[in-house]
Amino acid sequence: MEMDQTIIIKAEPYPFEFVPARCALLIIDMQRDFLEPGGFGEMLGNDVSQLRRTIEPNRQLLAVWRAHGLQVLHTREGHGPDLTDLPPAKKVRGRSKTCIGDPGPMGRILVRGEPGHDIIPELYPLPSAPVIDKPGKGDFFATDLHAILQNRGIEQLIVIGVTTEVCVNTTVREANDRGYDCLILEDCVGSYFPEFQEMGLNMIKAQGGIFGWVSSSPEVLAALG
Ligand code: C5J
Repeated sequence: MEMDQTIIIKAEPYPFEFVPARCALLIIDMQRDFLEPGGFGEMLGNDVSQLRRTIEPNRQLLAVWRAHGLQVLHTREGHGPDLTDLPPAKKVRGRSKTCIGDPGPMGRILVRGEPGHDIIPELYPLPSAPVIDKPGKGDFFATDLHAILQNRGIEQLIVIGVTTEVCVNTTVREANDRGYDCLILEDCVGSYFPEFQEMGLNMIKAQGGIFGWVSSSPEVLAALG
């Protein structure tokens, strides 16, 4: 299979056509604090198994994507150690006793350079892959992501990662408004809340794919061969 040829895969609301060479795999916020037992997510009372089920399909897809020499970008949500990029509204939101910047189970919570902020070992970036550090939920806000994608000739995105209704949905909406086609893989995105997983995907594919398409990693793997 030539990577500059159009591939068509089964998706909702209708088949997704893409040229792998012009499509990047965007892996959103697969960070230890969100996914690992004993991390910040679990400390807040969340069931991390809802996110951990995405690790193995993501790992398999990433391996095949890399083996074809295709483009991968990773993102991490977090803030600089001095927290100057942390809006006060974000810091106090939730009225939690422990908030962003405070000491947590894996270092200072959502602070760059701390163990919990880093990407899980199963999906660790290669030195050649861009890692976008972002202060917001959307990957395009206050980052170079759009410029990097434009400079690399990327027109389409396969979006995977966590969480479906927060950073994945926000990013897909931002990408859609910038002209990217987005395909979201349901087995490779996760939410702590099953009902938000379902509705988060429904909101993307409703109204003729108002924000993008939804499919699954086996469809992509079968198409890539
Ligand atoms: C959240 C994210 N849920 N990556 N972050 O706060 O979705």
